[in-house]
Amino acid sequence: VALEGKLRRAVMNREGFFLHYQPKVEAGTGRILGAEALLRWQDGDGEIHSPATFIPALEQTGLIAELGRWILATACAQCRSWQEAGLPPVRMAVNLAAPQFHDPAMAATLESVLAETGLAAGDLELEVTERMLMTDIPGVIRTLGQFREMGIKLALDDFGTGYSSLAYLRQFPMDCLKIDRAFINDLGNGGGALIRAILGLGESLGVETVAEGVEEADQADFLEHHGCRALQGFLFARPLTAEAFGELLADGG
Ligand code: G
Ligand code: G
Ligand code: MN
Ligand code: NA
Repeated sequence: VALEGKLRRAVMNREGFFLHYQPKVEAGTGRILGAEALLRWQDGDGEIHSPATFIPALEQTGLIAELGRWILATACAQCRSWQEAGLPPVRMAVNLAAPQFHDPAMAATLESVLAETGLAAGDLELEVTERMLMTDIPGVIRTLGQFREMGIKLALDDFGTGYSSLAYLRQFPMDCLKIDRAFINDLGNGGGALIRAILGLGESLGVETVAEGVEEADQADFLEHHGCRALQGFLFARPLTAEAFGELLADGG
């Protein structure tokens, strides 16, 4: 309850929220392909909270719509400003919360954020989880199609951890599967077969694959060898401030 009160005030005043950016790199070359925007909140006492702890509260109180727009606008503006600085182009990925995804006004929000910031739709990627897609499937397919028609890229986050039905997967218009880090973690314990299966699935669906939570060189080698296109994880970089990310881009990755 104490957290909720602090949060409400923070959202209303847009206080203490900031974004970190974690690189997604091309397997093999290490070239930076994209950034994932990751929300942080520092409360009045200076404590920094993970979104895992406060996003649920924002969802329950309806505050997520307002903060969600700020997240989108901030991430898109940041991506545009790296472009304007002449840095190598990267795609900006933003995580959507379930109520944002299901918000009928979301398409309009996306249109206005892109128009405001001047970012091309193709430079924005939305990360959604399987769980969000499992209610009202026809509506979900329409929504995904609508975003995609705008030119926005779509990624299925935490892939393999939800109850994704393979039958539906084929109907969801997706550009990218993000293999959950639990699978990467398990690589040392014989988890390689599952990863190969997911990479094969991506290939037959004609979608890109990104591995999350890559922490060791052996994992990166395995993933590259089996055709994973992009890698994300502490091996390459932690989530960085916008400034640090820009410096990394300027150094060529
Ligand atoms: O950033 P990491 O440190 O701890 O993120 C924890 C969880 O919070 C992850 O599941 C991540 O997808 C989610 N998350 C991070 N940033 C955002 C955001 O801007 N919006 C939403 N909805 N979830 C986010
Ligand atoms: O659910 P989502 O994939 O959006 O969550 C991203 C979360 O993963 C962020 O909290 C980020 O800090 C975390 N993360 C990124 N790279 C690594 C990694 O290599 N290892 C671990 N354990 N977590 C990571
Ligand atoms: Mn994500
Ligand atoms: Na994930």
